[in-house]
Amino acid sequence: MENRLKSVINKFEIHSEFESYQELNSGHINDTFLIKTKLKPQYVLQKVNRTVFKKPEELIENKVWVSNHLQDKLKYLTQDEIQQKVLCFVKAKDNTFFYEDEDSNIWNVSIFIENSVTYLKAKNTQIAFEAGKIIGNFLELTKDFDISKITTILTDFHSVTVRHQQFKKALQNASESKINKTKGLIAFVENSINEMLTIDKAIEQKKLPLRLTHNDTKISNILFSKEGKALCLIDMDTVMKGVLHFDYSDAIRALCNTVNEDEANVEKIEFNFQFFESYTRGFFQEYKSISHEELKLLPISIKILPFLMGLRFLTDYLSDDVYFKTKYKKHNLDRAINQFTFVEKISKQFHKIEAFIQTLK
Ligand code: GN1
Ligand code: MG
Repeated sequence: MENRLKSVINKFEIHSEFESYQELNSGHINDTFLIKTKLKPQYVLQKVNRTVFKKPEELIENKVWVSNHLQDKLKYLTQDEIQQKVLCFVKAKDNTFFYEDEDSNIWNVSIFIENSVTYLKAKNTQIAFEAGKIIGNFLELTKDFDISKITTILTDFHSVTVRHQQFKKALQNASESKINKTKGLIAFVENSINEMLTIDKAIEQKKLPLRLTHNDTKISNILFSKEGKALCLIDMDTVMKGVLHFDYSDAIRALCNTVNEDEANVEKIEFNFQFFESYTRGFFQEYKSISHEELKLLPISIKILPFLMGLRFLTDYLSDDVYFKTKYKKHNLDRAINQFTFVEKISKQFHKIEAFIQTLK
């Protein structure tokens, strides 16, 4: 492995020599490595999963565009400061931003942000507030991003309609024992689906503006300083066109769940209202231009994003785990149960959530 990674990293314009590597096990899809070099900076090398991403070149093009846009917005800062706040990509020696190896794998490299830490869960309200700020700031800085040049690399990524169709198809092909095991979850999906289509319908009716969205704002995609300040939103793999709710609420999905998204003991799952308040305050400290219609659908979107994730995990479980990386047999099932339980916990506090969002007007 070491020789392979060394050979790949040398296809890029790096400033120093390969020393060692460490696998970063954070994502469910791609393979990512920290490449340590003799001199700073160090690099993050990513192999794109081609089964999931059919257009890897476009994926990389998208993220370089967004990175350039952010760098441009921050050009009053020094290069070093920019590299602490924005994921900056490294050119390959052939002047593109990717390298295709002999096995048709596509690789890309970004500059590693030093002295940063990540969390799977928010530690306290300050971390939640900071997470809100960085996501609000990302959306603020990209609100004038020209989305016409963005390639949709995963169609209908956040479409509940399409995820529901995929789920029904998986059900048709699933084994009897899996169907029996998931009866309660299937009923939950069917009982909730109408409400969960609210954002889809609003998009269809053109009530919500399409803009650039990150589409994977979970807390583990935020780098924090050791002092607890949010530095940078990473993982630009799914930047696409979307609505602000996707990013605002996907973060809540991870941030306000008292446990990790695959915790099997559902008794431990609660919606942390304090973290929700702090996160939302941080978000709106940075993001100032929400429309009346967008604000109206903010509370319901807090339920929709974990529902959608639960549906995707359940679909993958029924399809014998073809999409997400899993560590054990029922991993996707545990994830689905976890997400649906979280939706129920949100429902219990829904009036309080709505009332708090009303105060933001
Ligand atoms: C996947 O691979 P990773 O962990 O960055 C998924 C996201 C989910 C996330 C759940 C391309 O992201 O949509 O929110 O898992 N990415 C893709 O943890 O499907
Ligand atoms: Mg991701």
